[in-house]
Amino acid sequence: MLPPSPPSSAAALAELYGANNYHPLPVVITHASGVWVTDSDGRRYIDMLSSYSALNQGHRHPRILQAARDQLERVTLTSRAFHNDQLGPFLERLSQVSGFKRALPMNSGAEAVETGLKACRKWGYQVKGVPDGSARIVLAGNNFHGRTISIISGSTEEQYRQGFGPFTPGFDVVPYGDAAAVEAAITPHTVAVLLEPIQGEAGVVLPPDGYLREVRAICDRRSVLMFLDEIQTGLGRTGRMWAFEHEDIRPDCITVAKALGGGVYPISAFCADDALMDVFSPGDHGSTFGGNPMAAAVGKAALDVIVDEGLPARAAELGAYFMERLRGLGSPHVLEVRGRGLLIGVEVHVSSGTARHYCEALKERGVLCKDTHGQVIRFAPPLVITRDEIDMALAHVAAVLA
Ligand code: IF1
Repeated sequence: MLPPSPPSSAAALAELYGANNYHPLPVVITHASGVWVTDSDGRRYIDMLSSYSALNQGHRHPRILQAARDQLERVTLTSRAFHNDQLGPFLERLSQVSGFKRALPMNSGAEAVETGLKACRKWGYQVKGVPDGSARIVLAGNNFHGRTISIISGSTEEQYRQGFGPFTPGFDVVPYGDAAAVEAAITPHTVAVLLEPIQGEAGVVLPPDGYLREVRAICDRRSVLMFLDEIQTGLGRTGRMWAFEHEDIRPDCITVAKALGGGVYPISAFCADDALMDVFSPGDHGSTFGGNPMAAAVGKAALDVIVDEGLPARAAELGAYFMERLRGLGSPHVLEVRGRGLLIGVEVHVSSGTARHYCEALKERGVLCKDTHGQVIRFAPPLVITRDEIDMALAHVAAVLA
């Protein structure tokens, strides 16, 4: 057997043996706890990205780890050919938290979105009466819903599509934030409108106030399903359990992923009420690992932590504080600070350099965050972060933006 490689070569090995589909910041994380991570040289960093909102509960939350350990000792995988004793209680908890009667468990966010697209199409044929094979789904420009071929078929980002055609038909793209454009794109064959309540990958883009409410009204009027992707915005990130709550509406269905697995296990779900979920019959759709007992035990603990620790309210309070302090820096490099709860984007002027440049400088100072779309520094720390930890991160942000 080969001796274990020294940690310093871990990044080189990943580059040598992995595909070249990422460009990570040059830091090799070996340990983590709560809001903090440690690299292979023993340096500590505050994690202001939390794996793109997959760590709302923080790294290695004790309750989530305990649920995983307990389940490891019992049974980890059954497939859906048999029942397991964890799935039911997990789905019940998810229903209580989501407000949707049913959920279909999958593993990744993209799979949950695919599940939703399939559900909406089948609802269109079975319930709305759309002619078979002609269902259409309206999406927003600059969306991000994952990377499968069908999902990138509705993407407007050239890099995500280039070289990956032919694409899945049936998508109509309209500008984000423009409810009239949604209405204009709807045809008798339209089955759903799929939107992010806040666009994350696009650079933390908030729609105008009232947008989701207007889209809700349009969908009601035109018998079209309102499908919201809460994969990044859900589970407390924006200061409410779900971002749609900010507009006092309820969509017809949502996707949940990322923090549903508490940073421990990949878990996702498509949530809807009976009338929509009932389009699925045995054999229509599924996944080997979806709804497995490890996932269910971890997912239930992940939901319990978000509720019991009041993480949505924490995100609201600390997010407002963080954004106010960021705006108060008065940096000449900052074009705009925007966000909701602890999903925050700081857009820097093109003449001030790229966001990546600032993320690299912050990394040198022990603060991990990630650029998006060239000019936006994204801050999305674990929701368990304290005010003191935010102040500490802010001191470094102030220094690099001075
Ligand atoms: C990567 C971005 C964030 C998502 C929404 C579905 C998915 C995602 C709203 C798919 C995934 C990712 C994927 C990850 C980076 C991350 C990301 F920059 F790419 F856009 F968070 F902002 N819907 N988001 O944000 O979920 O299949 O990945 O589990 O490296 O691609 P997934």
